[in-house]
Amino acid sequence: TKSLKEAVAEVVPEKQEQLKKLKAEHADAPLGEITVSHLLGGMRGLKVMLWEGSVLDSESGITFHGKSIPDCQKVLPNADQIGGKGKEILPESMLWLLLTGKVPTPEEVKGLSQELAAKGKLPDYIEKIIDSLPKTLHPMTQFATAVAALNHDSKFAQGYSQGLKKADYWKPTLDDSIDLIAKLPAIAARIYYNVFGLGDGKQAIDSSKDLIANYSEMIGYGDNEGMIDYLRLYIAIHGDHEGGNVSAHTAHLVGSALSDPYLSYSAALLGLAGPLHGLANQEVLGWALAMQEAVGGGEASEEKIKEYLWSTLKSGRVVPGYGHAVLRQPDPRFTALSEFCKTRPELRDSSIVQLVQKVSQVAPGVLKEHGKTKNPFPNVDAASGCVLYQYGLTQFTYYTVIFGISRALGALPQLVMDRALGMPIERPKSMSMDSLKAFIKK
Ligand code: NMX
Ligand code: MLT
Repeated sequence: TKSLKEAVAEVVPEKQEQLKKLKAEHADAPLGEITVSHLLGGMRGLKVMLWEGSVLDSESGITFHGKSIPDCQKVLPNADQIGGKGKEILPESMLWLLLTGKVPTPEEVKGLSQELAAKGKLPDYIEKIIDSLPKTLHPMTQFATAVAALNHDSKFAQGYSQGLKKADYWKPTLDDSIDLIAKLPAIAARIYYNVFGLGDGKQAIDSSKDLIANYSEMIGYGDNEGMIDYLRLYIAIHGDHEGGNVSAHTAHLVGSALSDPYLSYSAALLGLAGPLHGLANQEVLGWALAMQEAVGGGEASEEKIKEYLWSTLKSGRVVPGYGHAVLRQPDPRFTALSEFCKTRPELRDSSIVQLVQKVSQVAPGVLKEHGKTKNPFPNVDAASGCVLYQYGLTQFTYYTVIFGISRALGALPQLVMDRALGMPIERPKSMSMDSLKAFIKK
């Protein structure tokens, strides 16, 4: 059985060769025209970044190394296959796929699970830092703080300062990345305990359990099979959404300055904490509960839901959980989480889950009539929070932290690839309005 590091070592030379060929044969091939609208419009659609783990198609949604979510559900090992209990994709399996492009065997996933368990305990100084933060500080700010502080022990930073060769940069980057992914659950659980007084506060790790079974135990859900498997699916499919989203792009940008994985991912978390990005899942729940109060739950009429949607739009707010910068169809991650709800009676019968599903039928029509958003369909955040809520995780300022455990699965493998491929510091050209005008006149 291969270790993940051995599997990555096999892939690196292939990727280096592929890049060399691409440069030699196609360096001058055009990838489209850049217009002033791109410069003013958040660079939407510009192909300016290499990202190996996943590609997002505006119609069919995300694929991870060419595999859709249903494909991944079929081929990636689940907990049942490694001696645990559960049918959903294990985040360890997704991490392996994202890093290597290969489907791991159950034995390889088991080995990775054990490696993560062995590295999951937090050093004392990190526990002290988290414990010193005010309970009122948003959990995402706490998360980013603790992740950044782990750079105290970065193997990459240490290696770099001791003159590590460029060809070897990817090795300690991978070590740091695995170490960080292993520790994210314990950081997240300690924040949960400190802020909400839930979980046992110990963040104990059982080496026979997978990453999310351990995390669930830490936050007080160790006996809840439905929640554990939901968290596995949630964390696996939020892992990567190609490179241009704010969190992934931030990790790549900060990493391009050769900041280590802890610093790069801490920055990514701060981007994820914005309401138009990851914080939308917190926003959705607050909004959906207010709607439930105003119009009723699963039994609410279409008319009442429409009225509520219009009141949100007329007050100048966005409908959280709807729209997307790239997608032009319902998000397949939304579909996967909705399908999960159908498999479990406790979710099928939930008033808030039913309301969220009903809104997803009604909102596209209202948003089309409103006429602003380019995509009137639900994104993943429309569905993710109501399930947590139904399982009793009602503290919605915590929801984006769970997204934050997940995004590392995609952002950190790309950082490893960036180092293996010797990607340069990212430094696009900016322009002032005056210089733009002068340039256009030329
Ligand atoms: N409700 C109301 N208006 C919207 C919505 C929405 N859900 N989505 C977009 N619009 C508006 C948008 O504000 C913009 O208005 P204006 O011209 O006045 O600035 C207009 O429609 C055109 O925006 P788009 O080009 O369709 O969207 P853009 O690519 O700029 O932004 C989002 C994408 C996702 C930021 C945007 O759709 C949004 O704000 N959605 C709600 C928040 C959300 O669900 N975010 C989660 C994204 C997924 N994630 O996990 O990160
Ligand atoms: C994501 O998962 O990062 C979001 O859907 C946002 C995006 O892709 O732009």
